[in-house]
Amino acid sequence: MAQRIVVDPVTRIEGHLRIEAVLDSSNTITEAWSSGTMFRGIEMIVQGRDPRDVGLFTQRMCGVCTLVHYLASHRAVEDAFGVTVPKNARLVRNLQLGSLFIHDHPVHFYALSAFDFVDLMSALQANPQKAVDVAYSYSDNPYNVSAGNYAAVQAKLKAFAASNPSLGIFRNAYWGNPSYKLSPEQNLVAVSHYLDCLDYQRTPAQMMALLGGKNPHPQADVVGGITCVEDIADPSRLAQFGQWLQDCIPFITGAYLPDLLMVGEAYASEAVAGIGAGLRSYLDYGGFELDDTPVHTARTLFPSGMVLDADLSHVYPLNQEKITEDVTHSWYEGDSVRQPYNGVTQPDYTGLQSPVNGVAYLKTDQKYSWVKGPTHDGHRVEVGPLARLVVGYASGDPTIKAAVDQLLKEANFPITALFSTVGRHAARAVETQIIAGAMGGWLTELEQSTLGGDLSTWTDFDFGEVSSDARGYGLLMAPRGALGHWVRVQGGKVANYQTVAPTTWNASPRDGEGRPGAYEAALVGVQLANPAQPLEVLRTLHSFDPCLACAVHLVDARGRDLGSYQVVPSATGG
Ligand code: NFE
Ligand code: MG
Repeated sequence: MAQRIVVDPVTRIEGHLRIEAVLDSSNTITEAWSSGTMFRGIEMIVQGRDPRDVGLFTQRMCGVCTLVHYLASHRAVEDAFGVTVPKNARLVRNLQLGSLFIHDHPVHFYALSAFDFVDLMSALQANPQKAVDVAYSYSDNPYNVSAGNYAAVQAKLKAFAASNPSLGIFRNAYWGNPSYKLSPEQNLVAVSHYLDCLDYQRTPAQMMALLGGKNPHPQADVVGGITCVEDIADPSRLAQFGQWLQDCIPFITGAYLPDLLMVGEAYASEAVAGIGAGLRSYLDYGGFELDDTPVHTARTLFPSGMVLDADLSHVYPLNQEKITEDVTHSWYEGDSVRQPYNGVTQPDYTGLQSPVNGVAYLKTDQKYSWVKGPTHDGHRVEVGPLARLVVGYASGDPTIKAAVDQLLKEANFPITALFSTVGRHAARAVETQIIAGAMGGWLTELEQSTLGGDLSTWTDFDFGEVSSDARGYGLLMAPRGALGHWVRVQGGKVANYQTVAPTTWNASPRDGEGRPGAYEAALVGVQLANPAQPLEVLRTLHSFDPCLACAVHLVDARGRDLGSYQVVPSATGG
């Protein structure tokens, strides 16, 4: 008999997400709905403000993708004003953004999703010496590998479990669930790296602070360029940045990538079966500018484009004019489909169904989420690291192709295995490695530029002249995917502002044609070992790295009460 489960709140994500799913008699999901349950925001706050200030507001959409709303906003305003940033600013922004990626991706894997694959408690049963052999089977140079370290990790875990019978932050997990597939030794290696990552993540955060002024919300970027001239003029500061970058590499190559190979091997049958694939259509805006041409015209490290229905033989060009947002199933007025320049954000909360056996379900045939429903050229697409690798691979980009082919060879996967939950994680690790590799080159370019006497950081512009009537967009490669900001400026003030974040694409509800968003599609076909422990739901959702704070970025500036809503933290079968 079919049953409907509710997972709310989804944990180990940023923001507030609810999933409802229908299970068939084999506990396989036949239909799913994704709802952003939090109402907040920025788009309305920035109306009427000086467009040069807007980045400082928009970066508060999120504390996870710390930099990207700041940069996307500046880029939109730079596009509107026709301002091209100088070379040093381009390089510094690439390095800031690179620091974010090498922080965000490993932290996402270890802190937010590894325990979907790794059974913490099983690590207690491992033989530390055997775990050393396991680590060497996935890497020639494993990170922090020794029987002594692994035994110490076990001792720490044992002491923690003994002094916290409820397991503290690890309570209410699904330890022992039959869908965990790693051996005790594999679990121990991964748990050891989980702890290592707590230390690792400090270094890229310092890198961001060095060139951004602070972290998580940097302040060294302005419309037209950057302000950290003292830092880039000081060779010892740049050398420090380079040292920290070097310090990050062993963890990326000796822990993150090999652990993904290990997980990929254990969960290979799911990857090959395409579990979690979902839409199989992918979009990215491209990113990391490689030359100093006007906004959106530079060559980029990652190419832009769209791939439809997993057909790698064709890449469709990106056209921001063909991006729309649909609010048919979102808690906003109307059912219109609008390009973001003309986007509107008028809340219209219509609530949940009347409770049945104590559970109030979403009105899935009506409005059921605070997230809007974007499309590109009429297509529903997934965005994120997997989309980037797919678009890059299909574009024939040599760096991306080489990295993906290497991964497929090591994992012994057909390329189709990438279209899966596991593939999404693998893509994120590969992307981290590509970006870390490119950062050294940008740092060298920056050093050569400043040592050569070029200390330009900002392009001047006549605000009074350019801001009377202008509009621009800023597309950016954010860790979770394609990020866009659109701004209209009139009389020196923001007349309209719209953001479509990566998670807006992925977490979106059905569109006006009833087509699912990326999470909704990806969950179909996922089988649960135990419906009371929706571990496999989390596994697929987390592979997207949800950030609902980014996806729902608006506020009712008039302070109206829009309805009350109680979240009951449990997985409910009914
Ligand atoms: Ni709040 Fe974000 C990223 C952006 S996701 S994390 O990456 O933009 O929607
Ligand atoms: Mg928006």
